[in-house]
Amino acid sequence: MSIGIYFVTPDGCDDALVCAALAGGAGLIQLRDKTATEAEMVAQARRLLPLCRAAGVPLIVNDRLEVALASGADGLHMGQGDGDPAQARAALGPDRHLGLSIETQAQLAAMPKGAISLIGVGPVRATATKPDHATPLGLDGLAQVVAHSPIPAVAIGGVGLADIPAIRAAGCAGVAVVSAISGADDPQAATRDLVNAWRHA
Ligand code: TZP
Ligand code: MG
Repeated sequence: MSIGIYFVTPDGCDDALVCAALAGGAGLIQLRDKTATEAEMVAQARRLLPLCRAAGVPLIVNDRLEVALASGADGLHMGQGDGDPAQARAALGPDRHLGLSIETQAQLAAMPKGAISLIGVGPVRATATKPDHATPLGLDGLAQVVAHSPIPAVAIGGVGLADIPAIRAAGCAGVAVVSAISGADDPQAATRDLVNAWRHA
């Protein structure tokens, strides 16, 4: 499985930012918004889905299984505190993506076998985007977790262009970013630069 650049939306993301990430070549989009209501997230996911489908890119929803189900999104990403992955898998069916955040080797060992299709490993570095993040793994810690993963992994947390060679060398299927795209003056160009770096790493 190759994902390449995985764009995770910032709170209050407008649709144009997702369009820019798609136009730049992102391979996966996660709608993540800690401030939106459930109804707002369902509406946004329904608006974004046809755009993502036209680009051939899956759209998954952070945290909220009800939003993923009501919108018909392509999957869900869960944190460690977001409920039982086996129950989410049963609700999503066998074909949709189910991601899980992994912060330690112990969490990887405890992951329910069969339910999860992708793990997000991190944070690699401290990041202001997620104020309550776990202890950063660093690139070496990332590589150690990924080496033990039976399923595809993406790196997340404080990562950008310069980290891509090490993240690819660690065996990751992609790199998940918020601010490297959302904080760029030109998000489409920033995505394209990340995609090119990934391809050539
Ligand atoms: N999970 C772990 S770190 C993080 C999430 C959602 C935030 C990543 O944001 P950024 O801006 O790419 O550091
Ligand atoms: Mg969560």
